[in-house]
Amino acid sequence: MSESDPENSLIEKAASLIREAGKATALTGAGISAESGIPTFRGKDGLWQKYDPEELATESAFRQNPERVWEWYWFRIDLVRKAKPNPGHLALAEMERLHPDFMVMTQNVDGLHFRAGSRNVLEFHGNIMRARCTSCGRKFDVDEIKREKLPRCPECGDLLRPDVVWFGESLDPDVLEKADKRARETDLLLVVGTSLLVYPAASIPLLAKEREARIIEVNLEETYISAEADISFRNKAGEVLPLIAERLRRYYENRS
Ligand code: BJW
Ligand code: ZN
Repeated sequence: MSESDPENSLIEKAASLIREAGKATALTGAGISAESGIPTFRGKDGLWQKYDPEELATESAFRQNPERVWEWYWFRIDLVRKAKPNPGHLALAEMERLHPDFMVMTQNVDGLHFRAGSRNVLEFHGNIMRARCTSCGRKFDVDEIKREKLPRCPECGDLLRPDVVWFGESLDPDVLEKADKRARETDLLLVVGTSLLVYPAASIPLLAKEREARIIEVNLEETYISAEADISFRNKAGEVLPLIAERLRRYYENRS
């Protein structure tokens, strides 16, 4: 991990790659929300150092011990409620306002991109602030349901589950189709704070590469795409993204 400031020339280059792109897309992961106080999944401060993901983020774990799974989710729902979007989220929202065709694809379930003002957002893995009935499929805002060890559907009384995508479950086909299309069309991919270990999200950079999209990465650690990226920042998202957004803003201001 580098503690040094990102080089000015690289910020400049990143901003020009984004503004030259007809379509620009950010793919984000848990790292972008780390600076909002939401722990990442993997790595040294990862959530899952304390909790085994295989025991919690699968349907079979939920069937075996739904109380334990809900306990973990209630704990995380509280974290998300308290969290605020950080400068990294805000910078991506600003990029969307400045750029004619900017989109965020996120693996995060915390909704912080929306709260930061991004509107063109595709959520891969659902949203932790929603619950879904295991029988009738109806969805509820978690604020609409009773906070119980085993929350029940207000409509049919059956067991609710978090409206997120667990290992071994398929993503929403509509989300998958949109993501696939966008990845194949985008001219630039900004990969932020994801270990790129979980599929199908992890294949987005490969799809983008197929059509020779430019790649900018922001991550404290190397990932499989680092070596192939046009620029790879080893810095915090909340430090680098605002600098890029500011450079973009100046460009668009000078142009008008
Ligand atoms: C910073 C920073 C700072 C820190 N600034 N950076 C193909 C090959 C192999 C396996 C599969 C495959 N296709 C499917 C699979 C199986 C599986 C999978 O990928 N397994 C892998 C582990 C190998 N995938 C699935 O099951 C998916 N379903 C599917 O494909 O269905 C069809 C199918 C089913 C069965 C078999 C085959 C096909 C579903 C995946 C669902 C993932 N769900 C979770 C939980 C969501 C709900 C919840 O939150 O509770 O999603 S798992 C977890 O990982 C969560 C995340 O969205 C996801 C990705 O994690 P992310 O965001 O990358 O976080 P970290 O922690 O890994 O990384 C953080 C990064 O940030 C690090 O790199 C840091 O350095 C960096 N960082 N601070 C910048 N300030
Ligand atoms: Zn129901």
